[in-house]
Order: sequence, then C-alpha cells, then structure tokens
Amino acid sequence: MEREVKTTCPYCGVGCGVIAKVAEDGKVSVKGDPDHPSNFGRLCSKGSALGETIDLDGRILYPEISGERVKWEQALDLVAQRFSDAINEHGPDSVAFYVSGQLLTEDYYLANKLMKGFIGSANIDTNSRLCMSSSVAGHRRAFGSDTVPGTYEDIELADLVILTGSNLAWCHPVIYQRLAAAKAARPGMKVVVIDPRRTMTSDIADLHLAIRPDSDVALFVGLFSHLISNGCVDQNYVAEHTNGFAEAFATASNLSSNEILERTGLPTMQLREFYRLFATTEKVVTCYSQGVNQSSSGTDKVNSIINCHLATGRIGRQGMGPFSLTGQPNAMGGREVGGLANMLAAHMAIENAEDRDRVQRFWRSPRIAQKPGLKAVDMFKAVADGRIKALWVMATNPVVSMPDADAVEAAIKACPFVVVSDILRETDTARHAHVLLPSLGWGEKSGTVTNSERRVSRQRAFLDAPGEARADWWQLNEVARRMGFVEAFDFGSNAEIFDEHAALSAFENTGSRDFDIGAYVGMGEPAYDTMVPFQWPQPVGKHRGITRFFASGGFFHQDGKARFIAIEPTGSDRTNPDYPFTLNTGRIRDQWHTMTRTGKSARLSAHIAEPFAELHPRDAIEAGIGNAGLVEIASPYGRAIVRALLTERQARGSIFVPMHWNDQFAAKARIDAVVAPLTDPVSGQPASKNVAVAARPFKAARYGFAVSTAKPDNLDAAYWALAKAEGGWRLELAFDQAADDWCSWCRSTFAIPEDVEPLGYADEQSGDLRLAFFAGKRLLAALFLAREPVAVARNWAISQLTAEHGDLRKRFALVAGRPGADKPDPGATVCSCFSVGVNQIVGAVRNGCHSVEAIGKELNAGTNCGSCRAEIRGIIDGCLAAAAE
Ligand SMILES: Nc1nc2c(c(=O)[nH]1)N[C@H]1C(S)=C(S)[C@@H](COP(=O)(O)OP(=O)(O)OC[C@H]3O[C@@H](n4cnc5c(=O)[nH]c(N)nc54)[C@H](O)[C@@H]3O)O[C@H]1N2
Ligand SMILES: Nc1nc2c(c(=O)[nH]1)N[C@H]1C(S)=C(S)[C@@H](COP(=O)(O)OP(=O)(O)OC[C@H]3O[C@@H](n4cnc5c(=O)[nH]c(N)nc54)[C@H](O)[C@@H]3O)O[C@H]1N2
Ligand code: SF4
Ligand SMILES: [Mo]
Repeated sequence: MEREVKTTCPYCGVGCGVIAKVAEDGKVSVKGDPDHPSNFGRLCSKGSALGETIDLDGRILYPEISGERVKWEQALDLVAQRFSDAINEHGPDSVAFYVSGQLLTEDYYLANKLMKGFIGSANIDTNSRLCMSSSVAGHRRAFGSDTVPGTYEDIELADLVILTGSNLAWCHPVIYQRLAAAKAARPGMKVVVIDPRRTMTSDIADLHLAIRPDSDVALFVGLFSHLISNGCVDQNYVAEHTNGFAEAFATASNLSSNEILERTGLPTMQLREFYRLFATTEKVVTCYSQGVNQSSSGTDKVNSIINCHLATGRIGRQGMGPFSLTGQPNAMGGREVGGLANMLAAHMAIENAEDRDRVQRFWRSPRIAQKPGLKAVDMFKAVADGRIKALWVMATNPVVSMPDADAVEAAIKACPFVVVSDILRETDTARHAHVLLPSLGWGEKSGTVTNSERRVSRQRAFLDAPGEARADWWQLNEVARRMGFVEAFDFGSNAEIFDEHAALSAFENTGSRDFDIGAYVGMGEPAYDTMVPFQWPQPVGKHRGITRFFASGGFFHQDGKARFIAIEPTGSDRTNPDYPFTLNTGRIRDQWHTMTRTGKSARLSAHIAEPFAELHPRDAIEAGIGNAGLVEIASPYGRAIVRALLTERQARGSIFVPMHWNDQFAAKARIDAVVAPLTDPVSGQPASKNVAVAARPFKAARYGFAVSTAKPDNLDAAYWALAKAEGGWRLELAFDQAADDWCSWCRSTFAIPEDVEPLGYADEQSGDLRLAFFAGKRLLAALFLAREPVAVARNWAISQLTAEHGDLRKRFALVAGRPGADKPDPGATVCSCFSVGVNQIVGAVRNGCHSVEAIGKELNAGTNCGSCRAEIRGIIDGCLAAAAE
C-alpha cells in the first residue's frame, strides 16, 4: 500500500521538512512538506533528488572485521575489548571518537555520554570542528553561551541582509529562495554579499564586496568604529547589557581608513556605501558561514560581526541580528549534546567544576572528563604519533575532509585499531577500517535533528533496515554495555534517549542555560513519534511561540551581560614566491561533501561532473594554463589535478576548488591533501579557505572522454574523473602517454566481453581516436581521445547510452562524435530537476524568452526547486549582452 511519511532532509542545516512517498512497488518519491516552518513546501535540487540516492548500491550491509563478514556479536565484542584494553593499558586519553554533525541527536548524545562520562576522556571531536567551531567560540565569548539569537523569519523581515562568507544560493538554497521571494515582494530590501568570489549568491546582491581573502576583521572592525563615530550606538543597550565597549572601541580606533582600504582591497565608494547602509538601516541581519568560520581569524571574524550588532542593539528583535548559518543537518543538535571536545553536554562547560559535577550526578557516572579533549586536527596528530591506540569514526569521511588529508590517511592506516560506522562499504576512510559497522541511512533511521534556527524536527524511517544495518545509537549502546556500563546504557529506543537528553537540558536549569527543552520530558513514545517541529528554548510549563534571544539582554555570562571583544586585525600577507596563489575551497550546488550519496544521482552529477579549479583568465594565461586544460595545484602538503575553468568571477591571485571530489570519483582531486593544517587559535577550526599554493599546467599526451554502461574499473590513467550518468557512467581522462593498445585498455576498464568487436576510427597524425563497443542494439562503451582536451558534446554522448543502435549509420555517427540533426546536443546541465542544458536555454533566449519566467514556461527549467534560477538569469544576461555588442 502507498504510504506517506513526514521526515526531514538529511543534507544542509536549513532543515527542510520532506514528505516521502513510498509507492506500492516500493519506489520512493519526495516532495517538500508544506507545513514545515523551515521550507513551507520548498526543496532544493539535492532535496528533490533524495529518492535517487537511497538504493543499496555500494552499501555495507553486514559487519566486517578485516574485510570479512562477521556476526554483530563478534564485531561489538571486539570493539569493546580493544577500547577497554587501550584504556586499561594507556589510560582513557588513549582512545578517541571522531563523529559528525550528520548523526542524529540521539546518536550524538550517546557518543558524548560514553566518552565524557564513562570512558572519562573528552577525546570526542566532530567534523563540526571543521564547520561551526569558530561560531561556537565567538558566541561563547560574546554571549557566554553558544546561542543563535534569531530565526529564519528575521532574514525575510530585515531591510538589509548581509551575507558574508556564505554562498547561500548553493549551500542553503531554501533560505536563499525565501530571501529572494522576500526581496521580490519588497524591492526596497537591500542585500550585500561579502565574498572574494562573485558567486551565484552575489547575483541577488545590490552590493558585492569582493574583499581580499581574510580581510573580514578589518572590514567589520572598521564598521564598528564608523558606527560609533556616526552616532549609531544604542547607548542604553550598551550600558545596560554589555561590557568591554571602551576597550573594543580603543582597539578599533587603531585601524585607519587607509588601512581598511588597503587590507580589504575595496574601492572607497563601495566601502562607504556598505558602512552607510549598515549605519542607516535599523533592521539588519548578518548571515555568515564558512568564509567566516574556516579561517585562522575565524573567531575574531565572528566577534567583529557580533560587536556591530551589540553596539547598535540590533539583536534578538524582528529582522535583526547576527546569524550563523549551520552547515550540516544536525550541526546544532551536536552542539546541544556537547559533541565538541571542549564542551560538556546540554550547553554546559567542561572547564566549569559545577557543570562537571552536575552532569556527572545526572548521568550517575563513575567519572567525568576533567579537561577539554583533542580537537580534530590535534586528534589526528595524536593518532599519527601513536598516542591514540583506538579510534571510532562515525558518519564522517576524514581522509577526504580533513586538512593535510594525506597525513590523516597515513595516521588512520597506522593506528592499531580503527572502527568506522558508515553506510557505504568503500569510502576513502572506510577502506582503512579494522572493524566496519553497517549503519542505517536516511529513510531507515529515526530520531531528531536541529536546524540553524534552533528548530528540532523528526527524521522518520520509511524503509526497512537493509541487511543487518543498525542505528548508530544502537551500536554505541551495545559497545558501552560490553565495556561494563550496563545500567547507563539501557536504551531500547531513540525516544528514550531523547527523553534523557531533554531531562538533562532542564536539570538544575533555572534559566542559567539557554538550551532547555524541559517541556518535552516524559512525553512518551507516541508523542515522540508524532512530534511536530519546535524551536528551543521550551522550558517546562512555558511553551513558547516565537523564540528569540537577547532583545533585552539576558546573556549567559555570570553577570548577565554580553562582552564586546577587542579585536586587532591580523595580516595574512603572503611572501613565499613558490606558492603565490590563494586556494579557496568550498561547495557546489548539487554535491554533498564527499559525494557518498549525491554522487549516486545522475541528475545531480550532470550539473558539474568533474573536479575543477576556477582561475582568473589573466592568471591562467600567465601560468600557461588553458581553459578546459588540466591544472596541478600543489602545496608543501600535497597536490591535486583538476580541470581549469577560467572565469572573471574569480579574483586575481585566487583559485577556487570544490571540496567534494575524492579517490572514489577521481584520480587525484582530494583537495584537502593540499590544504595546510593551520587552525584558528581560539576555536581550532582549520583555515580551509586561504591556503598558499602553486598552480601549473598539467600537460597530457592524450585527453579523453568516455561513456560506459558498466562502472569503469582498474582505471589506469594519469587523470580521471568519474560521474554517474543516465544509463551508466561518464569518464573524463588524460594520459601521460598513448597506450599501445587502446582496445584492450577499453576491455579492461569497461569490462567489455572478448567477443565484442570494437567499431573504431583513428587518425595517427592528429592523434584522434574513437572506439565504440555495442552489444545487440545497446552501446556498452565509447572512448573519444585527442591530443587536446576532447570537444565531443558530453550530454549527447551520454544520451547514446540509453539510445538504440540497431542502425549502422547511428553507430558511425557516434564514432564520428557528431550529434545527428534528430538529437541536438543539450549542452551542460543547468536545471537538474528537468535535465535542461545550457544550449537549450540559449536556444530559447534566441527565440525570444528573455526572462527566467519565460524560460520556465518554455522549458520548465527553474520551475521546481529554483536552485538554477540565478544561473539561468546569468545565461540570459550573457546572451543579451552578446547580442547587443
Ligand atoms: N550544495 C551543498 N550545500 C551544502 C553543503 C554541501 O556539501 N553542498 N554542505 C553544507 C555544510 S556542512 C556547510 S558548512 C555549508 C557551507 O556553506 P557556505 O559557507 O555558504 O559554503 P562554502 O562554499 O564552503 O563557502 C562560502 C563562501 O565563502 C567564501 N570565502 C572564502 N574566503 C572568504 C573570506 O576570506 N571572506 C569571506 N567573507 N568569504 C570568503 C567562498 O568564496 C565561498 O563562496 O553548506 C551546507 N550546504
Ligand atoms: N577543504 C575543505 N575541507 C572541508 C570543508 C571545506 O569547505 N573545504 N568543509 C568542512 C565542513 S564544513 C564539513 S561539515 C566537512 C564534511 O565532511 P565529511 O563529514 O567528511 O563529509 P560527508 O561526505 O558528509 O561524510 C559523511 C559520511 O557519513 C556516511 N553516512 C551517511 N549517513 C550516515 C549515517 O546515518 N550513519 C553513519 N554512521 N554514516 C553515515 C557517508 O557515507 C559519509 O561517508 O568537511 C570539511 N572539510
Ligand atoms: S535546502 Fe536543500 S539540502 Fe538544505 S535541507 Fe532544504 S532541501 Fe535539504
Ligand atoms: Mo559543514
């Protein structure tokens, strides 16, 4: 029977409500939940494609020890034994957990409880260290607690929205859609984007400040002084609710206007305009994300922003406030349970003896960690130098996502005992596990997550557990019991864990801690199952509707006041001529992190199918790098080879490379192998956006493109990048030298049976070569090679995987690499929901569609999730500008 289940999207921190429909034949489709207050029915391209990512291909379905299938009992016994042995021999600090903002709150709560309360170490850190820790540190310095004061509605209600270090259009697409809709309805609303790159997000901006990398502190410290000298300070607010104003002002005064201009590299008029807008607009929201957090001055950046909001009293009121956008679906839930190595549970502080005592009494635990544990970068250093004897990695892929990733991989390989809980069998990290535990994935697991605006929503299961996969919380519970902690780990369901988590939030909490969901204690399993999304705080007896913090003070420092932080901008001047470029890393619209899920969708992979480096055309010319050629990016830590994309959206001297590609999808594109392990001194967050690198052309003897129905294997090529395509796979290639026999190269790579003869074309002189293999009417694989990057129309070639090839003429057309008149090349995909390519959009513009709406009517493009609307607008503008020339 057909079923519909309300759940939450497992990707970004927007936390959209999803309705999953399971048809009678088991097919899953999804749509946005119109009742969910985060998205009101909207979804982005990734959310819309969720149904395509839940197949069992590549899943780990049974526990394994050293690659051999075992029973759960054996695997759990071994994990408990090895952790206990290490603790007995070397003490509690010889073991570590490295977990994730993609765990559910219930999983996370147990991991933290086991490590901090029962093992007695704080060596649990999380990928949120790479993500939110500068925001956490900044909040705690300013507010005395890790509190996000506002709600999404504020972004819609503001008259000025500042997006700094955030590519909202691609990374928080549904908030972007809400913002775009609000701006369309109220055109007086202003948007300022602060980002060294001109991203898709900057297309909505009234003002784009392309600041120099890491000059944010100078920009906002300068703004702080400007606000003071222009009489914009809310004297009452500052006097009643804050401390440290004078010191912060004195420090800010040391920075001259010239210095601000010099550091930021902004034209005077732009800087003035930004300061004027901020000074004259009451309702300002400043949203920030990784361009702020992932920096060696990340915490200072956060506080330089908060200082401006505190000084003007623009915080916690409608349409006002600093707003840290969380990345992962449960980044916020992880902070609630205290998953970071320097936090306790329920927003209590590990440095505070009273808090430690309170948590220990609540848990009735034999011990409690006495000091902060190792932060991610230090944790993997400790793994490398042998201090950590046993490591459990859960729901994260550090061999791809940690800075100095090659060293992280070496450390994991050398660690005496590594447990990995994942949903896939083959990831760059999972392949080094001694014990691999099969976890439940989205749609199979059940629990809660908290989004960027403190809204707790349910993820609900609507699929059966595949094979013997089990929930992460269950794995932790079982190991804890085997380590002797039977009473404290007696959980039979995630509802029971949530209940304890809620109870701890309210335990001896008389308003001294922001995180309080006491109202949800004791609600029981049925109420948990039907729980509707709610925002915290929700203390006992005081169900609250709108929840904002700090409009009239009430900060969580001892004296109830907020702190201004005196900030001195630090320089990031580069002097090493060997590494003259600034590498900036981040995300693309249709991939999620290390691609273990989004990489399964042909539709999502069609948007950008290859790892790339965005370079300014003049830099590229100077370095001898051609458009669509390959480029090698190197630092003292490692190197990567990716496709060169020349664009003036990129500032001179900077290179942008996405963080997503890894050894499962490309030969050498794990960009974190190049990223230096430098961190913010306060938060320990890596500076993944400003890395000194060299860039040079990677010259190949042959370039290639291939399509194949079977997944390519044994890939022997200097460069390759693999992506899922409709009907099979697409493969970009480059070779150091021509192969002796391309036919046998194809046979081994594409698993072509011996009896299948190739259809081919080769031109010795030009080096052009095309080979195709057919079985019956179907194409098995086709390879296109040339001495220069191959110009074959990609999407047309891919469409041949699903086309019929009974007709010999069609086979020859394929080998000729030419689309027939009956099947024009749609061009690179722009709209992934309806698979509309750039050539189709250009065609429609030529036929008179001159607005995004008109394109939508003609081609459907941009009418579902809307994530591509900015790109469509760019294509229209480009065509019209070209026509006008
Ligand atoms: N499509 C997609 N969406 C995602 C994710 C994903 O993997 N894919 N991941 C989610 C997660 S976990 C996170 S943390 C968020 C991240 O969301 P964002 O932070 O929005 O994404 P990023 O691309 O990492 O970086 C944002 C921008 O910071 C800019 N930047 C670089 N250096 C500086 C600087 O010095 N100053 C300023 N002001 N800006 C700078 C970059 O050019 C980049 O455009 O996205 C979430 N959403
Ligand atoms: N250079 C550079 N590096 C970065 C960043 C950057 O901008 N630049 N961004 C950083 C940021 S903000 C983040 S958040 C990280 C993200 O980096 P990671 O956390 O390493 O990336 P994911 O691919 O999300 O890893 C999640 C893993 O969990 C598995 N998984 C999925 N569902 C489940 C489940 O239910 N249970 C279990 N046990 N496993 C599951 C997936 O298959 C995958 O292997 O990357 C960081 N690294
Ligand atoms: S914006 Fe997209 S990825 Fe983020 S929660 Fe919503 S649907 Fe999921
Ligand atoms: Mo993140």
